[in-house]
Formats: sequence, C-alpha cells, structure tokens
Amino acid sequence: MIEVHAFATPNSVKVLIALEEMELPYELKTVNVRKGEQKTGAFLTLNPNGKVPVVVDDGFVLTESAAILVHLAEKTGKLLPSESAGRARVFEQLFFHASALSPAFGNAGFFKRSSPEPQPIAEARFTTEAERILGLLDDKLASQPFMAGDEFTIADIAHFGWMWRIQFPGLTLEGRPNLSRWCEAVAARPAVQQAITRAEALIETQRPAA
Ligand SMILES: N[C@@H](CCC(=O)N[C@@H](CS)C(=O)NCC(=O)O)C(=O)O
Repeated sequence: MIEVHAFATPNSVKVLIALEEMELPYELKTVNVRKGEQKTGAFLTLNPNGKVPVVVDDGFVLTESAAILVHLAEKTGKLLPSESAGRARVFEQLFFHASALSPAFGNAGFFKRSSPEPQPIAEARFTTEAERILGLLDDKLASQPFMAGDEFTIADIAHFGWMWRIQFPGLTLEGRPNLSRWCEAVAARPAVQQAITRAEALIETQRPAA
C-alpha cells in the first residue's frame, strides 16, 4: 500500500486529494511539522529537504507535491490528459504553482504570522504578489471551468491545496467570483471532503488525551 508522510498542510492535502480522487488505498504517517518532526533523523532519511509530503510507493520514495501528483496520475491514467497540448496545460499550472503561487502564499503567511520580528517590506511584497496571482487565476477561470481547461485535473488539486489554507497568508476570495465558484465546486467533491477530513484528523491524533 502507498505510504503518505504528511500533516494538515497545503502541500500535504494535495496528495490526499489525488489519492482519494484516484481511489488508491493509502496509509497515513503523521509528521507533525508544528513540533519539528520533519527535521528529525528518521524523516530526513526519507526527505533530506525536511518537508512534507513524502510518498513511499512500493519502496519508491518520492518528494515534492507536484512530482507526486504527476506520479499518481501516470500510475492510474487519471486526472492528466494523454494528448500533448492538454498535458502541457496541466504542467504549465503545476510549474506556475510551484514557482509562483506556493512561494508567494507561504512567504506572505510567514511574514504575517510567524516572523520573529515585523518585516513590513517583505510582508507587503509577498502579499501583493499573492493577490496578483489570485487575480490571474480569477481571470483565467472567467473563460474555462477548471485551471487547465474543461476538465478537473491534478492542476486543480495543486491550486486547491493553498486555497484551502488561504487564511494563513491572510487572503480571501472576496471580489474573485470565478475563483470562488471554482473553489466551491472543488470543495464539494466527495473525494476532496474525505481528504480534508483525513488531513484534519492528523492534528487531532497529536493532541494529548483530555
Ligand atoms: N515544494 C514542496 C514544498 C513542501 C513544503 O513546503 N512543505 C511544508 C508544509 S506545506 C513543510 O514541510 N514545512 C515545514 C518546514 O519547511 O520545515 C512541495 O511542493 O512538496
């Protein structure tokens, strides 16, 4: 069975959503990033980069959420078009997510909530960039139902991971009607709801018994 080392985080939930959508059984291993478990020796042998998620598929260890989404899509033949142009549109969004959206959201959240000292220039820089990216996605969804075209794909799963945690960088979807419509449609999918339930349970399992 596929092992998923994860926590209730934007990058982790993408993998759970993909597995639920693709109806692949998996075993969850909690890595509590709030307690720093991603920097411990045992976990670092799986991912020297010290970040979740990590998947172990029949002994094959894979890191990086976008690479994991592609691996699972290729394994099942689901949520990634086989024809070249459609496939390229999905990769376009995955690269955009990994190089632009995810760093902007993560850094905006860090400087808003976790920085040991206020850094107004950095916070403004990443928040403005995250807002600009939300605008781009809202514009894209004015003319197509999903991120890479007419079908729900792993590109939607990638972007949804951070929309699920949009409160961390202090952003909202207010005034973004197309993105709001898309987000509601993705959140309503039974597989997405099941993945979120399982991700949130990872926090519960770490709480001491009352
Ligand atoms: N590019 C990586 C980013 C992974 C990442 O930043 N994971 C976060 C949780 S969403 C993490 O492990 N943070 C803890 C840390 O950086 O120490 C991916 O897409 O998988």
